[in-house]
Amino acid sequence: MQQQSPSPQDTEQRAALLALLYDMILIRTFEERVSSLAREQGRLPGMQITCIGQEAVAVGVVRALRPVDVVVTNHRSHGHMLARGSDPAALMAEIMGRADGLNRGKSGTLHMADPKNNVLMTSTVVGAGPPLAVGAAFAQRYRRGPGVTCVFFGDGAAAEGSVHEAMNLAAVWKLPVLFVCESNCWAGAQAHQEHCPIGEIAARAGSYGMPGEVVNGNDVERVLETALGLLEHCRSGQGPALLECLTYRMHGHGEHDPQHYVDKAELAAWAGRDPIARLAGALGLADEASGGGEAGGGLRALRQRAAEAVDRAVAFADASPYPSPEEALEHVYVNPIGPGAPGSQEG
Ligand SMILES: Cc1ncc(C[n+]2csc(CCOP(=O)(O)OP(=O)(O)O)c2C)c(N)n1
Ligand SMILES: [Mg+2]
Repeated sequence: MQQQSPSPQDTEQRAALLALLYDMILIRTFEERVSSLAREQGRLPGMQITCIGQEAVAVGVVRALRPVDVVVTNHRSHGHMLARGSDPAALMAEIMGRADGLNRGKSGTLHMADPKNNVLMTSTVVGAGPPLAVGAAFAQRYRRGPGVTCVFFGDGAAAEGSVHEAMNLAAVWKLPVLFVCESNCWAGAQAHQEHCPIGEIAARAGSYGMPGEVVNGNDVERVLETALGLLEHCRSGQGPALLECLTYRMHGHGEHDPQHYVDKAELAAWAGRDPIARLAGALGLADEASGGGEAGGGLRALRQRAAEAVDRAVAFADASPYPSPEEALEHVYVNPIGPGAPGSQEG
């Protein structure tokens, strides 16, 4: 029987899925490099926190956003930022604390912002992102802009009073906020059931008068489709929404944490639900281990492209100097008055 050639729509759909797959592979490759650099003496300052295993949440949600939308991220930020289009080289340089980093080496991995891509800030104070997102969404509405603010937070953060207050206020004022809970089964070394009396955090949405949805956070297509629906609600002036993505933190809390407290069988079960393998499988792309052929080569090519981007990022960061001590206080605070102050004629 003669094979039918794919319709342009099918080809377009496949290209869109391949783009999602590449973004997830880039995040994985970038963070695996961060993880290995963190094990070398003197390479990376500070604590390194990765989202390995959670890439579908970052990629699915961020793909649903528009450039005008604002992102507020948390301590597990690399995936959100790469998905949003942050330059991997500038990101790696920032993680290494170098002068050519995204924030001139002053934030390191835990406090990054990327104004060019509307990533307002990273808050590593657990539960502090949602109230800041409410402020950003208030500004968007006050200026009559078309944007929505999307805030990522963890299942542990959902237990903080500040998250309750943020959801309540956003709902009362009908602000355009998409609250995205990355329910990754852990908060530090505490399992979900040890800090949360209910299975699904999205069940709380109804009590704030907002829609809430729970999705398989390792299924990037479902994450994207559900985020698009909830963002539509936020854009239409009906107020906030809550998206809970069920996923798993495949590494320890940070790269210093060997996660001895994690049941190996649980880890293996979640490894079998890997978001990258899932989409690659759906696209009919074989993994290298299983032979390859033309389709396997496709996956290999994506991995190769990501590895080259990460190699370039590391080389760029390595070549960048540390910021000079003389500029330690520059670009840290906004000058509230005088030249350069917000609204000033002179700057
Ligand atoms: C207010 C506050 N309390 C405690 C911490 C220390 N801390 C950092 S991350 C974390 C766990 C957060 O868990 P969760 O919100 O589920 O996010 P995940 O790390 O799983 O992505 C804790 C307790 C902190 N940074 N801020
Ligand atoms: Mg968590």
